[in-house]
Amino acid sequence: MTSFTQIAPLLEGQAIEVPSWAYGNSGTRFKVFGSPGTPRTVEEKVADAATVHRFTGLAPAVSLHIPWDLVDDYTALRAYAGELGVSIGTINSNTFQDDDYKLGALTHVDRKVRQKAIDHHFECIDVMNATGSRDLKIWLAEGSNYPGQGDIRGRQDRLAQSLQTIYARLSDDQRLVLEYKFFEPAFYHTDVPDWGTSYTQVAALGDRAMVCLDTGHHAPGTNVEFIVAQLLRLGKLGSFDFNSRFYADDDLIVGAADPFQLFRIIFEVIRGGGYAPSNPDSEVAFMLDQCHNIEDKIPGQIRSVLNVQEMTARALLVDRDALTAAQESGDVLGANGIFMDAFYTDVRPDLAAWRETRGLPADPMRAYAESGYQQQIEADRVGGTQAGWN
Ligand code: AOS
Ligand code: ZN
Repeated sequence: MTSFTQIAPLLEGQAIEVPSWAYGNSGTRFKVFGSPGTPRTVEEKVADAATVHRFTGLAPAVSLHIPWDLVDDYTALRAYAGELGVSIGTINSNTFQDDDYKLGALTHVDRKVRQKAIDHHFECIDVMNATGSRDLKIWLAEGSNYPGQGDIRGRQDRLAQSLQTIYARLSDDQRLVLEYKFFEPAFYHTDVPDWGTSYTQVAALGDRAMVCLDTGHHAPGTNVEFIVAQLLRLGKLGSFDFNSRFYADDDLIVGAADPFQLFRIIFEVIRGGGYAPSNPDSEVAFMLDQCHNIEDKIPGQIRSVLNVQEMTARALLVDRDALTAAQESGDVLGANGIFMDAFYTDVRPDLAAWRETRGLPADPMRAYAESGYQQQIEADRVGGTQAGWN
């Protein structure tokens, strides 16, 4: 098997974007629990994201959500993030919290409503121009609840037109990533339910339009790594929203419920040239899309990026030459054994030692717990309105 020393250089430069909303209060449809120390401002969210990076070296960018992260001066926010050692990453639009969008936004039958949703995306692009963000991420809550309720074909046509107008506004170094989700909040049909629909829509736009794969947005049992392989093969995998699901779109800590699935996904990313440290041409963005409803948010994010790093190290350990030889000679169980040997390798002691050589804490979870940061924010962030979903 490949050794840790051989793969260590490829861990260098791994970058996972963290979402601003992970630091705010969140919950289920039933209850949002507040917690001490929750940010009241966008700056406080950025400070928490920068803390995750300081303890792990893995999270150099924070992804924002408009309008949850509206500020007057994005140039100043960009500078503030820079002072804390992070940059502003992907900008996420929101077409799911306005009364006008009850029956759709980019797909709505009313041209005025569609234009309002397009204008919102123009506003997001203005933000990107100020923050230096590369990616505009679009997730649409659109669809219908009852057969016959909407013209599902007409909605696709309107979506294509709206996306084209938004795409035309991007500059040459910006990208549009279109996320798919198989159901929810619409339950009968969803306008972008699967990778095929997202692919079809972005392929019609151009080279700078790509698919965003949220790991939680598939039916149970879906072979997600196959979708990864397929999109990379087509040159259309733009980004990941990493999280973990158990029943639906649970937005839990990535790698928590099924670390083996995360390993298989990352193996295909590396195999397909989507892992930047081993392929500098890759532009696949690794992002988290998570909420921490009952656990502390900053440790939740630290655990998440460490899980991704851990499964990346294990996936890099797969002896690819031996695997190919076994595959080509039809050695079914031999190939499976090579794959599993890497998965079952506990890389945690090696990673801890490696972190120390990089000036990082061997155990970022413990270092954070002992740092006093949590106590400090709980003492300082009193009064004001805690950040949340709106
Ligand atoms: C929603 O289900 C999606 O996963 C999104 O990526 C959404 O944009 C994100 O949760 C923040 O709005
Ligand atoms: Zn997502």
